[in-house]
Amino acid sequence: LALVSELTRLLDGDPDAGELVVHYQPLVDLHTEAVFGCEALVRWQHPTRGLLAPDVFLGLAEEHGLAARVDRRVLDEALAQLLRWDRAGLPELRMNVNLGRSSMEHPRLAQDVISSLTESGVSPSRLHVEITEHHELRPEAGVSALQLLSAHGVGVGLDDFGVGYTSLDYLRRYPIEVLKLDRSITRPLEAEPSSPLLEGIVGLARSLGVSVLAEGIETPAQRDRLAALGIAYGQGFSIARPMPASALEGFLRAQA
Ligand code: G
Ligand code: G
Ligand code: MN
Ligand code: NA
Repeated sequence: LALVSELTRLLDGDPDAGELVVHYQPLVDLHTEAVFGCEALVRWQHPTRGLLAPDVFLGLAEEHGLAARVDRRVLDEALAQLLRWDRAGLPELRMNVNLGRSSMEHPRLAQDVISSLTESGVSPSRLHVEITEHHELRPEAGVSALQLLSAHGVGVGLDDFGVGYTSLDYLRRYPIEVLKLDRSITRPLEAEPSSPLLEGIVGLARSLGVSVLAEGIETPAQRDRLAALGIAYGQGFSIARPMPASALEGFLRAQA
């Protein structure tokens, strides 16, 4: 449990001390290939264990009541980063941040996110929050918070769509604007001559008035296939991996 006490110390300490770092993965328009935003993904630059992936510590953080504080730390850093990119003259990007189960159950979720936006001065419409299905999430958790955030202009995306069982219920419950298709749904695509499941999801999204972002695009052929199916947005290793802020800036300048 050394990691837990170290994480507690980090969260109690100065955010600029920098062991919790945020990497950014570009989000692109699949038809024009233009980058319109990025997803903030936390890592822990641990002094002895190296760069730790979120899977290594977010579960522990969740168990020990620290996960909402990690999400908040990432949100604040990601908004600060948007402003740094603005000042550096990059095109205005959108920022997607993930909200875990603890954040969804946090009684001040909406107020905290709105405070972060107000303190940073970032326009709410440049922020999207990604929520994921959790078996243990109480059905009412986060509903009014997300409605309030949505009314403020913050976008809400449903992450990992297609791997759970009640995602359809989440579509009814939350003010979802974007379906993020899990890579388990987009991956088999290349090998298959037709894609009734994806066509069905695209139709569902259309009738609900939500847009679709395909995750886990690992080949150009897969990207073309998804675009041909009418999927507007994408993210994946064949476009760009998650990278430090400085690398994303280089990536964007190279594209321009
Ligand atoms: O970046 P990577 O693919 O290793 O992320 C693994 C998982 O960790 C993904 O499911 C991602 O959504 C989650 N994750 C990454 N950053 C954050 C974060 O800041 N908050 C939460 N709640 N989850 C995150
Ligand atoms: O669950 P969520 O969608 O937040 O997870 C994002 C995670 O997916 C990140 O940790 C990122 O590293 C990973 N990821 C992004 N693109 C790809 C991809 O093309 N292939 C694979 N295998 N993982 C990806
Ligand atoms: Mn995500
Ligand atoms: Na996912």
